[in-house]
Amino acid sequence: MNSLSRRKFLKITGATVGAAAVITGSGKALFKGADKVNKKIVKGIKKIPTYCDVCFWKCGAIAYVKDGKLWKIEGNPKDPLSKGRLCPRGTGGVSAHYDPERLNSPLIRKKERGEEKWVAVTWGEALDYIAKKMNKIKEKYGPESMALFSHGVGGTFLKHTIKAFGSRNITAPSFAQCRGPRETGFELTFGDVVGSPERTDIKNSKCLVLIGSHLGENMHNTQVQEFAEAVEKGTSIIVVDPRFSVAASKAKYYLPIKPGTDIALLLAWMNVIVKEKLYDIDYVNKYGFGFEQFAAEISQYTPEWAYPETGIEPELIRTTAREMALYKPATLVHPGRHTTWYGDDTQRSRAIALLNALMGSWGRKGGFYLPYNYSVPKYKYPPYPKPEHEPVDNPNHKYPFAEGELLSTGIREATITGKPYPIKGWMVYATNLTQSLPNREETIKAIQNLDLLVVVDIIPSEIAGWADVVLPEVTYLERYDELNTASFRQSFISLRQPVVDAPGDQKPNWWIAKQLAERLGLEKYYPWKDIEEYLDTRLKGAGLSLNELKKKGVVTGPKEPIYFDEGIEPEFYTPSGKIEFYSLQLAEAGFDPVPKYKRPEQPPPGYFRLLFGRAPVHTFSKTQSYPLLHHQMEENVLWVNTDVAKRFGLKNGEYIKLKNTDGVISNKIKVYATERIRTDCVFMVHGFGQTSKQLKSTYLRGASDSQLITRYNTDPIMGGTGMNVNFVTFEWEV
Ligand SMILES: Nc1nc2c(c(=O)[nH]1)N[C@H]1C(S)=C(S)[C@@H](COP(=O)(O)OP(=O)(O)OC[C@H]3O[C@@H](n4cnc5c(=O)[nH]c(N)nc54)[C@H](O)[C@@H]3O)O[C@H]1N2
Ligand SMILES: Nc1nc2c(c(=O)[nH]1)N[C@H]1C(S)=C(S)[C@@H](COP(=O)(O)OP(=O)(O)OC[C@H]3O[C@@H](n4cnc5c(=O)[nH]c(N)nc54)[C@H](O)[C@@H]3O)O[C@H]1N2
Ligand code: SF4
Ligand SMILES: [Mo]
Repeated sequence: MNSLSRRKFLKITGATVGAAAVITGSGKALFKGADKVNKKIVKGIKKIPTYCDVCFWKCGAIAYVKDGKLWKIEGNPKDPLSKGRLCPRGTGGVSAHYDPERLNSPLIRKKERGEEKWVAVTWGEALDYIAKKMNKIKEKYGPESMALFSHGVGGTFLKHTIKAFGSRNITAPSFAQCRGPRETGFELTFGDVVGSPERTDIKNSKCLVLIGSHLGENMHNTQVQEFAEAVEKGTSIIVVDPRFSVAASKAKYYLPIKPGTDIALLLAWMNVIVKEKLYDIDYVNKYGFGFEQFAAEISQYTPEWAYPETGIEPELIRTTAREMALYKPATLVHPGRHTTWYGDDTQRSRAIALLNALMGSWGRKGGFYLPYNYSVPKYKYPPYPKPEHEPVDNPNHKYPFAEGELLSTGIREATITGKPYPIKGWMVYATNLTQSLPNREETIKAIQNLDLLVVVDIIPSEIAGWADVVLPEVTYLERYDELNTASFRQSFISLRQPVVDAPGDQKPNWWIAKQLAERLGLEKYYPWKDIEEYLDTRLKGAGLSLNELKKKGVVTGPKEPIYFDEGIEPEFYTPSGKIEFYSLQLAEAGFDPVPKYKRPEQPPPGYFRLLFGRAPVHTFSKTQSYPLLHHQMEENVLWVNTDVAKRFGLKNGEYIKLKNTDGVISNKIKVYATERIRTDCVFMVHGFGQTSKQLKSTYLRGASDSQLITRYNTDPIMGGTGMNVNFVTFEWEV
């Protein structure tokens, strides 16, 4: 990135949390006077490449270590994801290692579940206890009654152990509470998913449309860097958001949409584009299926029709539709990532996919490129036992297009009802389920039905507070993990390796998974001695070695064509082999073959829709206690429109509580009165208001959106849980 765009990057980062920029750069904030020290110690500094885990983007990084002490971490310039820059969370992530509130030894519960009373035990005692309980569950109910919730690459080996044990009930809230509907919507349309990292060619887009996706607050590094480049070169940016986000502040057109009405806007945009023949006619003729039926269906959705639904003036709808068409095919209507909003999310994602199809942007420069990944042979293991039963998450294929990953709320439901068969054990790895699944009460109800709850975490998180056994993991800075071979513009492999020693009796996930497997009599699934041997074997299969990766951190493959225009033969893996403007698959399953709009439920008088999102310096509920990030943002605030604040007598900065329509009352949260949000909704950053008493730095700091999300709309097509459907009003403390 040149210096100018670097400045823009900081500006984007800093726009919501000014101080964020302080730690984006050199990590100076880490130790006072680091610069002075720098000159003296520069000689003895070891630079160790690894990849970041403060979120799941997996940026390549370089850790600076002196005398076994971690000093700072920066982006690895050779890494295609970070391009030498980490986001503020990645930079502040070093403090995960120094977090004084870390778990130090395995714990076994000694009082009621949720009371957070423990006895410290040895690893041998903890693992024996777990293995004994797991075998009991297997004997009584079958191996499938053991489920695993696991988020991120660190879960690789526990997944392996659970599969070897005989269960496929493995899930994460990063699908049916995150990008699941988007993947289904795009797959139904183009025959392929968007994937992660998203295959969005932001840096080459000439017109970028962001629907919700709040880049700049959502700090997925590569995307934010490319967004900064796009801003820099004057890309026309259109932002649709009920809240004037950081991205909106960079936009040419900002559309403050009424929440939940995006499908109406998308239909009206497509109506204008089709009526005025502004679409990529050659592309649609060549690759489209069912365009005539689609065009007939959307002819009713004029901008005048959409206006009362969305609150967006017809002329603005027309102007922005024409703006998009002007730059096609380099017009990228971003598919978003956290797309579980209202329960009609697959159809909204499909509408986004169809608008992109009209722009001809799939497979084109400035639209969606075709990604590559590095081929590294898998380690050869004996075959897993064949489970007797199908996974529990989606009985009778109620959600016919629930593909990809299992439905986490489906597993929770089976744990509560015992149907289609009981789930009696949960292993929970790196996911804070009381914060990340909607309706916390249901999660707790499910937990109360378990014979065993094991939580593997690095801090005493909320979910750990409910566990029978807590296993303390080392942080990502202290361990190896599976290789990162994610699909991207160019294939690459990156390595996570330990850069410092763990401070206490914590262990890495691979060790835990292997030890547990051995206690379960599954040692044949772990023929390797340790993870170094495992990684070296895999890398040798690709003509590389662990030693090479340890030095370089990242190896990239050749540059290959990534657009149709560079000679790639367009292929669409849909039933018709084409882009499905009209979806026969959906029609056959009883769904709308072309998306339709349904008006969302409106807040009752005096209530406001609760919206939520990200802050640049935190990841979900996991970083609030990391010292450096804690100091950047200790609590969240409640965005309330200035007029609403006036009407309700709310003062900027005063603490209030929120009450939802089910009578749930939140922790206290500071009012942030602003014109940057519509009058029918309020907004807070997710991840705060945590209730783990052992995590003193975060205990009841700010409010928790999760606590107020008692309701959710399940997407009938793929089972995702739309969570933007809760309404809140204000309560004053007495
Ligand atoms: N700093 C940071 N960055 C992150 C993460 C993190 O934890 N921290 N998490 C990462 C992950 S896994 C994900 S999934 C992404 C999520 O990030 P995104 O995919 O960008 O999430 P969204 O839900 O689209 O973003 C929330 C935005 O949508 C707006 N919004 C709410 N309702 C509506 C609506 O009805 N219509 C429209 N048009 N907009 C609406 C909100 O005002 C808010 O600005 O962020 C990623 N990046
Ligand atoms: N209400 C609400 N719910 C949401 C969202 C929202 O915005 N609001 N967002 C949704 C989205 S987009 C997603 S992707 C999911 C994310 O959902 P989760 O993955 O559950 O996210 P976190 O809350 O960050 O939980 C991560 C947990 O892993 C622990 N952890 C951190 N590092 C390590 C490690 O190295 N090893 C181990 N073993 N544990 C570690 C943390 O301490 C924390 O307890 O949530 C979804 N649910
Ligand atoms: S986006 Fe930030 S937190 Fe996520 S992996 Fe990259 S540097 Fe780390
Ligand atoms: Mo997500």
